[in-house]
Parts: sequence; structure tokens; C-alpha cells
Amino acid sequence: MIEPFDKIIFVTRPVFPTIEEVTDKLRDIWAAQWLTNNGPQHTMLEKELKAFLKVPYLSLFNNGTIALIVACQSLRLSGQVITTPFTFAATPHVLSWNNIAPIFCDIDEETMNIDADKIESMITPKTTAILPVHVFGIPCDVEKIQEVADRYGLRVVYDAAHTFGVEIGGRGIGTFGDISMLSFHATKLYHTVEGGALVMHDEHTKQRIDLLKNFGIKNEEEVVMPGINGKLDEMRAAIGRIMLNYVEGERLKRKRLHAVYNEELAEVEGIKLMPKVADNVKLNYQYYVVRIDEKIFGRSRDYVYGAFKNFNVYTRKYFHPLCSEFTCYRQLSSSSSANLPVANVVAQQVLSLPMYGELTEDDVRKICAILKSFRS
Ligand code: T4K
Repeated sequence: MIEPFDKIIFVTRPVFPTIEEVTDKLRDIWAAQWLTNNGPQHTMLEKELKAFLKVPYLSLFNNGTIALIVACQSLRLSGQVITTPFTFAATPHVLSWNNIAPIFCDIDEETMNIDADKIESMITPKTTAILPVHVFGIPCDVEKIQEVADRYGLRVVYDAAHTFGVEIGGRGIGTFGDISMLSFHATKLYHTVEGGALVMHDEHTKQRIDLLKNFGIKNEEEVVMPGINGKLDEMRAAIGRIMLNYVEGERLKRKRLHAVYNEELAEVEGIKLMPKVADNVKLNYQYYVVRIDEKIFGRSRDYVYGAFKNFNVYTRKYFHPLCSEFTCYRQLSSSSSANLPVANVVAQQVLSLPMYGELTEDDVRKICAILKSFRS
């Protein structure tokens, strides 16, 4: 008989800096008398993040969604953009906000990312770009995606919301494609409470993006494009600077917890673990996701999700329902289940288990024991 946890174990918890560290940084902001609009904390954080993430140019934003909207604007994307249905709502919504039709492409069974081999069959004369997502921080097939894009003259914008610190062969993940978006939301491995960034390859694109995130204001006399307010303020930038000191420690704690989950669940029939990645990939261990095959495990994912709550374990069904099932996208022809056979199966099976550095190894072992007890 396993006892429930005595407090709720959420799918994740934000990393909190000490209150003293925050107060210290607030004193700097008070001294500078500068709260937002490209202040000193903002300037320093951009510089520090560029070095940390191994990327040439970076522009901070008030959240990842606005950043991605601006990325599409900056490349003047239009018509249709090919993306994945297995993602957070923000990904296709960003296209809608740019008056672009999302075209959903099926996903790869192993990585759960867009199936690079199927992208070509979704291209039409209206296609202007590909918007893949490195889901759960597992890199997409970046080479194959670029090869298709080059062949058809398409742009590639990565939704890299989950990939803070991920590298392929020592290269920052943000450097693949034309632009990558990072999210610094509180629930991410690294955060600025709310926040995000775009990574780009050249000074010109950075300048254009910086204008777009500040109403298109060039100077007091000139507004040169219809921009938006996407600025990250000084408070959040200051917190971001503090959080850079925490991120590697948090990553390593999560790495350890991943190993414990893998060890405990490796032999459980009907449970598929996180995908394996090539040796040259540095992961960030932000999420721990399993897939439950009801036919073998004896219980459905929905049963497990509900039953976990009796033990005070609040898992999440990231990403169910598929974006192609939302009322605003259901009518698209690419949303048909015939077009998305793999995504439809994965969305029925996937379950995000608790993952954050404050969990202990014993907590994780107990979560696994609870999961195993559901087998029938
Ligand atoms: N693209 C992708 C692929 C994304 O996953 C996301 C965001 C975006 C784009 C957009 O980036 P942003 O515009 O957000 O920067 C959460 C996050 O809000 C969202 O940022 C994230 N993806 C998504 C996967 O997860 P919810 O609605 O599931 O969050 P919520 O509030 O239910 O929080 C999850 C759990 O975290 C809670 O059960 C408890 C815990 N929690 C949460 C918060 C906010 C805390 O303990 N403390 C907290 O302060 O979306």
C-alpha cells in the first residue's frame, strides 16, 4: 500500500532565486532610475545570454509568443507555413496572428518532432516557411529540414521554447534555421518570470527585430514600421541575470532525476521512455515524458493521469489535445486524422511526469512505484 504524497507534486515548479539576490538587483535598478526600454539590465542580459547560449545575435522579449509573432513579421512570412500539431497552443496561434494558415505535418514516432520526411509532401505554391518545434528539448532533424527548405526556397523558424542550453556538437541549438525562439516562462528550466528571446544570424535582422519589438520607433522623429510592444523590462532582465547562476545546477539535478526515472521504468512493459539522442547532443532535461500503450500496460494514459491525482501527483498531458483538434484549426484539411496518424496516437499516450530540481530521488522512485502499481 503506497501512501499519497502529503503535498501536491506538480508537473514542475519554477526555480526561485533567494529574495536577497533579487533585492540586491532591485537596488541597482533603483539607483539607475531605469525601469524598461532597453535599460542596463536588459543590455547586460543580452550579452550574457549570447555567451551562455553560444549564439551570435539575440533579442530579448517579454514572452516567447510575442517573440515568435515578431519573428514571422521580420521575415515577412505569408500564405502557408508548415508546422507540427504536437505542440503548445502558441505555435499555430502565432501563425494565425500573422494571417498565415498553419499546415499541420505529421510527427516522427520516436522523437515526437515534425517528421522531416513528410514535410515535402505538405509544400504548396503558398508555402513560405517551416515552423518546427524541438518538442521537450529533443532536437529536430535540423539537417534534413534545412535541406528541404533550401531546395524549395523556404525560411525555417524554430520554436525552440523548450531548448534552453541544448547543443548539437557544441553548437547552440538557436543557431539552426533562420531564427529561433526561446521561452523564458517561469515553468522553463531557465526563466525571467515571463520572457523570451529570438536568436538570429546577422546584425541587420537583429536591428529589424529590435525595431519591431519597440513599435517600429527608430528615433524621436521616425517610426519606420508597424511594430508592437515586445520589450522585456528591467525587473525581469535582472531576475534573468540572477537565474543564469542557477541554470546549470538545475540542469544537473534534473539530469540525475531523468536517470532515476529511466532506471525505474526501463523494464515496465507498455511504458515508452524519452527518445534517445545522438552522443553529440547536450540535453537540458527540462521535461520527463513517457508514453503509455494501453494495450500492453493494461491502463490508458487518461486512467493513469486521473489515478495519479489520488496520490497527489499532478501530471500533465503535454500535448493533448493536438493543436489540429482545436476548434479554430479543426476544419483545415491538414488537420484530418488521416494526415496525422502518428500524432494522433502519440497524443493519446503521452504523459509528462513531475520534473524539477527540488524533487528528491526518493520522490521520483515513489512516483514510479505508484505508476507501476496501476498496471493491470
Ligand atoms: N511554444 C512552445 C512549444 C511552448 O511550450 C510555449 C510555452 C510557447 C511556445 C510559448 O512561450 P511563452 O509565451 O509562454 O513564453 C505552461 C507555460 O505557461 C508555457 O509557457 C509553456 N509553453 C507550457 C508548456 O506550459 P500551462 O498552461 O501548462 O502552465 P500552468 O500554469 O498550468 O503551469 C504548469 C505547472 O507549473 C502548474 O501545474 C504548477 C506549476 N507552476 C506554474 C507556475 C506558473 C508553479 O508551481 N508556479 C508557477 O508560478 O503552460
